[in-house]
Amino acid sequence: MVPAWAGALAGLVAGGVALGVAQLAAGLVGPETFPVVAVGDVTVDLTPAPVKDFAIRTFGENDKAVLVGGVLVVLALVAALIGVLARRRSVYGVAGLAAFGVVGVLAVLTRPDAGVLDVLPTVVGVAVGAWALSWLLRRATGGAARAGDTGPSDADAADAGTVTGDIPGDVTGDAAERPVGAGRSAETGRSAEAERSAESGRSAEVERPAVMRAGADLRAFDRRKLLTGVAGGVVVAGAATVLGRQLGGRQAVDAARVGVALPKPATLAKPIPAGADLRINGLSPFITRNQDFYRVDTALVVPQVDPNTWKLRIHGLVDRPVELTYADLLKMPLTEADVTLTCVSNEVGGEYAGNARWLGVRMSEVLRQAGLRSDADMLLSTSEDGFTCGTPVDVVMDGREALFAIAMNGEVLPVDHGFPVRQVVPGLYGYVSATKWVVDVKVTRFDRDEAYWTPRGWSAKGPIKTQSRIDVPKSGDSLKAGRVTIAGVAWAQHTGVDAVEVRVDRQEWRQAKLAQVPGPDTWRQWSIDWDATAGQHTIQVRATDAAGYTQVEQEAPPAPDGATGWHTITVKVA
Ligand SMILES: Nc1nc2c(c(=O)[nH]1)N[C@H]1C(S)=C(S)[C@@H](COP(=O)(O)O)O[C@H]1N2
Ligand SMILES: [Mo]
Repeated sequence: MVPAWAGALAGLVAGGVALGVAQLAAGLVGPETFPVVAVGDVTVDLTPAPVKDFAIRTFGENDKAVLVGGVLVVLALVAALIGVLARRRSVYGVAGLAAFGVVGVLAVLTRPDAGVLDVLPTVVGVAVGAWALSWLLRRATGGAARAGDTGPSDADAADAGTVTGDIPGDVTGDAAERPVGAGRSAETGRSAEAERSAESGRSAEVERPAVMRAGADLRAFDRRKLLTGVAGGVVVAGAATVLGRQLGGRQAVDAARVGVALPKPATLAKPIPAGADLRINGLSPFITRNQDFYRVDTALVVPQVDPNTWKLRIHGLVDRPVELTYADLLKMPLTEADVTLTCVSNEVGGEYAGNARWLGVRMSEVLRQAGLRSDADMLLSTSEDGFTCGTPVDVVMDGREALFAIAMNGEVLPVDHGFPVRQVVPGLYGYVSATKWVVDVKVTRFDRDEAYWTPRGWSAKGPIKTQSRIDVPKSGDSLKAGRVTIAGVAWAQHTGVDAVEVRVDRQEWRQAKLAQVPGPDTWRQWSIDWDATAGQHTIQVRATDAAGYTQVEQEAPPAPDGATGWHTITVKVA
């Protein structure tokens, strides 16, 4: 017979597995279908008002946590009890878990707009939990009895003796019974002993009589197999819980995101001229669709930020620290702006650039409200996941459309691109300006603070370098001789692109035709026709910005402050 503690442990772990699996399923079906939450919700609904008031008074904001904690404690006690009972007859365990399941299902079904699918997490959780319990108890009662467990090395009776004092209340934990050679003393060396006995089941032989004295036939009890099973169960329960919470958090944030109604902008973007998009096959469209927009960040798991609890704190070198909620932000005058973002790690000719219409609150407006101090020269912004950008104050305050952005191309900011709020600053690389999931802005100084990438070998300041790229043809393309359109984009954010030149086989530079642009903050399409002749050809591009700077041939790698050089492709013409 398995000792009571072992049954309780198996019950607890099986309960954990049940909840983990339920959590995982709830992550897919909907967080509110997690039975613990559903039972908690029912409890809240059934609680008389005076008790509720008492709870809120006593626990304040933690009232939900206390409630869920209470439900979990009750569940743990009942699960342990089920485990103890199931040692005698496994049907007790199944019945106990089924009772659990019924309570969970009823709780879920009483929720508003509950569907049949919503009981799935509870049902699957209970089923897997019941299986886990019987599996653990089967292991505990000596795999020796089972066909698969053969050979003298198997734990069988010998290991039964290793039921030691490691676990409180164990009946065999009698130091005097141990052979001296096992090195055990009541005060010390327990873990050393445990390791040793795990290696040699021999010491157990000596202990068996003590076990027998406990009055039960413990030859069938296999502590080691139970504990390895328990360890496995704990891992499964933990992993399922973490994964389920991840998925569930994602769902909750997705739901909140879908529920956001974007206010009308107070300041509209300048109209995009009809000639901004040359509509050439293979050429990047003037506006990059959200799903095509490059994504660069350090987040292994995309932060899931609930807009209802999101806050933006502005503090540091300001007269009046400010704290804004998402609702506060949506009530402020919103500015719409077309801005091309670029990543400093973009290689010449690379894909880390995209142009979108952003909607947001001007950062300068918020900073003025806070009372920016004159000695400040850096905004150290921090994201929900701890990433930081250091942005020059003068750039943000010089009148350009630097935004705390809430929307991208008419859509609430996608989670990947920083929902609920990110920064967008025309003219600066993303790593010094474009903090996604931003939650904190410390007004400070470059000589006092450092942002994420600075100690990693990147420049503290990152103005975007004027660049141009050939989108079509692609390098390595095989073309037919005759008229070929070469086209691409060029950018010099907040300065503007004034000219793009193309040359073939290092001959003379020719002026490309420039598309129209609404302003200096976006990239600019260009195109040029070329009479392709048979053979292998090299095509190069360079841009000149409105400040009169022409891209240099000199190649520099992206680190520390952006690549330079001319985008060069080769094509074959037949
Ligand atoms: N929280 C956070 N924000 C971040 C980053 C990051 O790693 N974490 N990377 C920055 C960099 S390097 C760039 S280029 C832009 C990219 O923005 P996107 O992913 O929306 O294109 O985000 C910036 N904002
Ligand atoms: Mo970047």
